[in-house]
Amino acid sequence: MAPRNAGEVNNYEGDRLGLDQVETMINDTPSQKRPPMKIVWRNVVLFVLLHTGALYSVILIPRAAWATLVWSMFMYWLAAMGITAGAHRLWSHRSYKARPPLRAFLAFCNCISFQNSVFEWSRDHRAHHKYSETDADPHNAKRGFFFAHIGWLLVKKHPDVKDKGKSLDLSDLTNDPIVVFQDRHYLKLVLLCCIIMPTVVPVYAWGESCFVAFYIAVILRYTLVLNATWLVNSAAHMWGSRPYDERINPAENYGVALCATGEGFHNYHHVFPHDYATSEYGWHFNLTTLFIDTMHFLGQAYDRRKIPMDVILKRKMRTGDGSRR
Ligand code: ST9
Ligand code: ZN
Ligand code: ZN
Repeated sequence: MAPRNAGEVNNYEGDRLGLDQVETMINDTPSQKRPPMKIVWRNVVLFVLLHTGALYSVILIPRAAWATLVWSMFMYWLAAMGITAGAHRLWSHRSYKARPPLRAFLAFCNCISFQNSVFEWSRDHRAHHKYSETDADPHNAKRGFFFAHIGWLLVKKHPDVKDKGKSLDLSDLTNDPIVVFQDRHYLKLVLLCCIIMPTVVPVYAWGESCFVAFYIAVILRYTLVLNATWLVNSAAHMWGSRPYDERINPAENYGVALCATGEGFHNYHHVFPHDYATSEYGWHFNLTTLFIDTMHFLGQAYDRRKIPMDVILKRKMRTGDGSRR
């Protein structure tokens, strides 16, 4: 389904957290008024090298020990949890609460994912929800698939992102010592958690070659997690059904949900951003919800926020596309 113009205020009926994250979907500057894009060539070169390295890594897969492949998948999962259960559902949306050991673990996983510090990721993500698909949205999907997917990381941000972003309340993040520590020591932690640790373990634990371990557990795994994440911004803002609000572009996309450990139910998520499952359903295509529920069972996660079924149903009847009644 082609993206539509979402020109209305999206008054979702879910509860609110006081984070002022309701999508405004207004003030969308027409593209002809945009200042010229300033390309950041350092990022272009690095992302071309990364993706070329990832393609080369595929050739190395037959040379890898099976344990290295399992380890790389485990690294994928840890990195994914650092983004989905950590930066996204915990720190950006506060959709549940976590005790310090879980917060420290998620901050560690977040370093494995190397997608900017939790602080920066959450700031951009709050802007994405509050100013969704306007120029103040860092990865405004109205600028096309490429921009929403990776292009936004290759250019300077639109001035609206910085201007309107000033109105975001980030005090909960600056008051969280784990977030502050991770932001302050970010690059050192990334070097250790995203690059050195995933390479060294296969070399010392089962004698993998350093070369193969680096290309598969770091380069290939990192590129795949990045692209799975970016698909939420690109594909899940374009293709899929809209059972909760047909007036907005974010859509329910099962392919994305599968790659992104449960983050493809994007129509639901933009309508009810504070639901800890980011979906009407529980563990359905949603490894992250399974993880949070396991942490709840272990006493590490609590106050999980879920939208009541009658609110969801009413909203589906009122604004949904009728695809899932
Ligand atoms: C990466 C992030 O890949 C991916 C995020 C995807 C999000 C997806 C969300 C979908 C839902 C969840 C799904 C999860 C699925 C996971 C699946 C897992 C399997 N508000 O940024 P700067 C101000 S990262 C307020 O440098 P430039 C602020 O004052 C990949 N203010 O802008 C800031 O200063 P400071 C690796 C804001 O210079 C100043 O502006 N990382 C905001 O235009 C400058 O900020 C990279 O590749 C705001 N939102 O540069 C790095 N933003 O920070 C890429 C900015 O000191 N980034 N300000 O406070 C860069 O190189 C640059 O940011 C740039 C823009 C070139 C893109
Ligand atoms: Zn979105
Ligand atoms: Zn979100």
